[in-house]
Amino acid sequence: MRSFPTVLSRRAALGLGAAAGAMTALPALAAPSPSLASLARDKGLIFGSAVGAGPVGSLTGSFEDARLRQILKDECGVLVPENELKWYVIRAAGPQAFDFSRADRIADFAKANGQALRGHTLLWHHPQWFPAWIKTHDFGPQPKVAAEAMLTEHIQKLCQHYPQMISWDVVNETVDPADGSVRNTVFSDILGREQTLDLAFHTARAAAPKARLVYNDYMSWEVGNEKHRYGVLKLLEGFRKRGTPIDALGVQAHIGAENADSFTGFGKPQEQEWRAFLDEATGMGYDLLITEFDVHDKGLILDFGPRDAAVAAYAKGYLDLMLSYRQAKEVLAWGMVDKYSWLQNQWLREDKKPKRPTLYDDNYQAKPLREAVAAALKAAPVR
Ligand code: 9MR
Repeated sequence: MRSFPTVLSRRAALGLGAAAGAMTALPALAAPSPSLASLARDKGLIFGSAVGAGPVGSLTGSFEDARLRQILKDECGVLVPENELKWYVIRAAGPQAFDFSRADRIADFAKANGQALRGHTLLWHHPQWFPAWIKTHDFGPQPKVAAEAMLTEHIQKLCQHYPQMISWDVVNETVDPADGSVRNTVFSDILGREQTLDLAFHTARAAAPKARLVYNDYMSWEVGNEKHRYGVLKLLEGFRKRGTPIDALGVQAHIGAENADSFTGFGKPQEQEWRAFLDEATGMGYDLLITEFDVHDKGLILDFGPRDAAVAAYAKGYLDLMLSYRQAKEVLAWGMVDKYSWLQNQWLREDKKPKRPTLYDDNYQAKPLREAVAAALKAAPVR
């Protein structure tokens, strides 16, 4: 009996909690030092990652993994729930129900570790990403009033539930990359497209006055993104003309291979056009956030050495360019460990082998991509 408290205190001295998961011995973890969070902080930036809350249905299972949680703790100054704030998760059960339980797990973890939180997303303005019930929802005799009330309530509830958010992706991916037009949804069918988007930002500003408000999209620097970039600039210009309250453009930064089945290698970066795009956005007064960084290595050779080196070099060029803009304020990875990346589930490699798009490999070891991010943060001007 006497030895029991000794065991506990040793465990406590090692910083291990009493939770069942912590009883399992984990191999020594070697997150490099200084952390990415501190390298970013030195430059007036914040670094962090998205993470999924746990294995339910199609939702990413990464948060159950104690080693991943350790990496998040060691490296990140801010966390983003990967899917847990989306309409189809929060409002899965129907028009009246809000389920914050999954996102709360991540919020609680961030709070316990002194990390900030950022919100993704209040309005993924794309018909595919709403809960099924909304398609047949009866908006009644005054559909405008009802649709406005539903959208407003949604944004207010989420902002009030998470007053700690440092930034919110208020609207996500509403520009169609095929022609640069704005997508239609249940809401825009009733309220109008501009009206819907403006309503979202005005409501968010009132409900989250301290948060950075963001339009987030995946237009990228590779060839083939021209119409997408054009459409986003048109949208941003319209927001400014109408006085819609937006602080930043979220550049998702899913860089690398074109997201298509036939592709090999990396896409061809259009550096000059990309700078022109960023100049236009910052010229309108928008800050820039790198919101979903990863490198799609689908078409590269299997060997880890040259593959990881190519990924790191490609990323370093991109991040150096992005961080040369003092308007760039946040850097978010879309996942920290390869096996949990969304890219494992689509656009498979021809050899069906796993991809290596994130900063840490499946043994929780830092990869050259992690060093590229660290080097880019070190090289970035202070802002
Ligand atoms: O990584 C996310 C994946 O787990 C989800 O299944 C998917 C659909 O909700 O969304 C992924 O994240 C996307 C993000 O929300 C918006 N930009 C593109 C991201 C990758 O598809």
